[in-house]
Amino acid sequence: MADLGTLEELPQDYRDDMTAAGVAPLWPMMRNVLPHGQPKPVTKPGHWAYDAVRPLLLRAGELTPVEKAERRVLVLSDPGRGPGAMCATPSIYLGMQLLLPGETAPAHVHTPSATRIIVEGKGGYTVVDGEKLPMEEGDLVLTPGGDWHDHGHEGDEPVVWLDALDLPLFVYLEGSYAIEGPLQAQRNRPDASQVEYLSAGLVPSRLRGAPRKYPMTRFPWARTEAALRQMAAYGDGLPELDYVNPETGQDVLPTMGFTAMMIPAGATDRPPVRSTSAAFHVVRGRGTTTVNGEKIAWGPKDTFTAPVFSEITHQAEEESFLVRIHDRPLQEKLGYYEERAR
Ligand code: GTQ
Repeated sequence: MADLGTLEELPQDYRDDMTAAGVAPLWPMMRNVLPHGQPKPVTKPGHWAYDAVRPLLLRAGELTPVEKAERRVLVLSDPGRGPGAMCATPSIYLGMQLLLPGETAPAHVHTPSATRIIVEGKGGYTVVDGEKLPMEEGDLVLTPGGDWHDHGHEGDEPVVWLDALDLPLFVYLEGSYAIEGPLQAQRNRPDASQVEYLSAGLVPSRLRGAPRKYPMTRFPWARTEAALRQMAAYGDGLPELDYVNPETGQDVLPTMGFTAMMIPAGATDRPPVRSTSAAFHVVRGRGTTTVNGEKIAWGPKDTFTAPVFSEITHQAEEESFLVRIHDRPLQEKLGYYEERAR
């Protein structure tokens, strides 16, 4: 391997002249941007125990009215980037959002896509482009970029959900912005998961050729869990299900992918090394995961992350259901998604 040298080796007057001209030599910096063999992530594995985050979130409920906050969210900051980091991995932003009974979070639309996994509480809902989506524990709810959305709460206990957005990409691209508007009129019908897309393999005939871009924006957890259980009972290996657009079979969003996982009590999952970064949300269960040798002991409703190209091993103590949030759709579009055997 070539010795690329250091900046300090170059004469000071030359370095000063380069700085004045607004140029920099590539060769001393080359390995920072093109390391050998695989990336050198800044991102570090993170673990947010729900027991630790929940009281802080409830305190935010006392301190800050939703009208003032617009979105009452605690951001899960990547430990590798430190306190205040607005991302959990380079491509994935995570936040825990609280809505109290009777509250509404105002309508807005933004360029990044947002998604929610419901963590606790009954009676919450999101309105996405006029469609009212009830939020039940474990549900995946999509707010694709460009779709108006507001949140409401008809129940009598706090509602908490995990937000996952591709916000970091949009911030990097200087493409992130939002527009505010009035609360939306709600169509008087159940969401598409209860009507047109009630059953896998069946899609509405009248829409052939002209489906909505994001036809189904709520994926009820009860169905996901039922399907995982049937696969565990009759399939080979550990069951995993990808969330897809029922019209196209493609990932539900352009950059973010979602995979539901079931790990039976006592089972170990040792996936290949993947080029993706990932966040894992524990819908139910308890176990440990090692990420590059670092041990994370997780319980129900916890969230943890793994950098790109991590060696990940999950071990379930109890029957466990996790949702993996990842950036495979983005990497496939860019043409570099990769898996390596261990
Ligand atoms: O609920 O629309 O965590 O716009 C960050 C930005 C949630 C939301 C976040 C948002 C939202």
